[in-house]
Amino acid sequence: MSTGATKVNRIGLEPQIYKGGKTTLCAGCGHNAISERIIDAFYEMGVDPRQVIKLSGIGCSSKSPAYFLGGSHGFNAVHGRMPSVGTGAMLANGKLIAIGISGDGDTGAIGIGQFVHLMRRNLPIIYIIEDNGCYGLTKGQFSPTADLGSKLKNGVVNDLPPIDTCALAIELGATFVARSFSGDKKQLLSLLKAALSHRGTVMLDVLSPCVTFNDHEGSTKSYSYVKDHDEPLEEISFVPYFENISVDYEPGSTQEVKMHDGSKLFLKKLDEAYDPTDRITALRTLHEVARRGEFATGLIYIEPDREDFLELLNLVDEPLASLPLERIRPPKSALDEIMSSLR
Ligand SMILES: Cc1ncc(C[n+]2csc(CCOP(=O)(O)OP(=O)(O)O)c2C)c(N)n1
Ligand code: SF4
Ligand SMILES: [Mg+2]
Repeated sequence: MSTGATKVNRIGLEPQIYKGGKTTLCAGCGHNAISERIIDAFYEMGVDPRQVIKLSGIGCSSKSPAYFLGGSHGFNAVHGRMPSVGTGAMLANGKLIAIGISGDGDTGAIGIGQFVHLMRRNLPIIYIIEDNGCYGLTKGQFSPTADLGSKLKNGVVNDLPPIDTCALAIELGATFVARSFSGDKKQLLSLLKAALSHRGTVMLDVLSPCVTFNDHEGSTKSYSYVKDHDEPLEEISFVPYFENISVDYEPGSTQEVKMHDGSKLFLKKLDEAYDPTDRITALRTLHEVARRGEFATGLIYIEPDREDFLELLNLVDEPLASLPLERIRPPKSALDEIMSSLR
């Protein structure tokens, strides 16, 4: 019997508040499934949408922030330039929770320079690449993550090697690097929840098939190819700091990773030797799995305790954006002092 009570999360908000506008992407597009998981993760973690800023570049993927968290702040930036806009936003108000949605073209082609420096800085942001191996919005040309030998619908073969955004991110110093598949609800949800607990940059590459331009035989980013070649590294259980749950596990086969906010990740390893806190193991595994034509998914690398970019800059606690002018503008006497020191 229904009690008539409305379902709410731990901060008293209804699921509806976490939704966005109706999607205009193609039916079955992987990007829509990712938006749904983002809605679930933010609801279940009890994040206040008014505290969130959604950022993106240009592409079908970059349109998707319109389809989740309708009440959040948002900025749809220029193609490939979301990292610098996000950096500015977080410097102005470090109390925000930033989520950036990019595409494999937006990140790997025009935005690669910005991506490289974002990964080095450990800015607090969840950076998601909705990776379909093509430029969906401009009708399916190969992107820099397209695999060598992958075929377009018209038979054209990609003869350039791919950029592995996860390997690149690890190499550059990123502190949370993961790969998932839009069709794997459970894994993606756990990773998104863990992402909300991470201190610094989360780089989450989600294989997200473009059902209109890149879902045919011969494509290595089609739904069926990815499903058949997905090689999860571990089974992930995430226990947030606000839930008092104990997890039983056999020592040796499950690794516990403590996040900065006290949340815990329990990683039941499918490959005994895999340790996501070891950068060299992570890089070697990515290469080995890719050489077999498979995709390693799950938490690939984590460094939970590194200082983030805002801490490194030693900013005041209050958001710069809300400080009065007299606190952000040096007084005339300070300027006079600088000028006289230069004489
Ligand atoms: C400066 C600039 N150059 C090129 C374009 C054309 N353009 C729009 S979206 C896009 C690529 C989108 O691919 P991706 O980031 O992978 O997103 P998807 O549509 O596949 O989700 C390109 C090249 C543009 N909008 N602006
Ligand atoms: S063109 Fe491809 S990437 Fe764009 S919305 Fe359609 S299925 Fe998604
Ligand atoms: Mg793309």
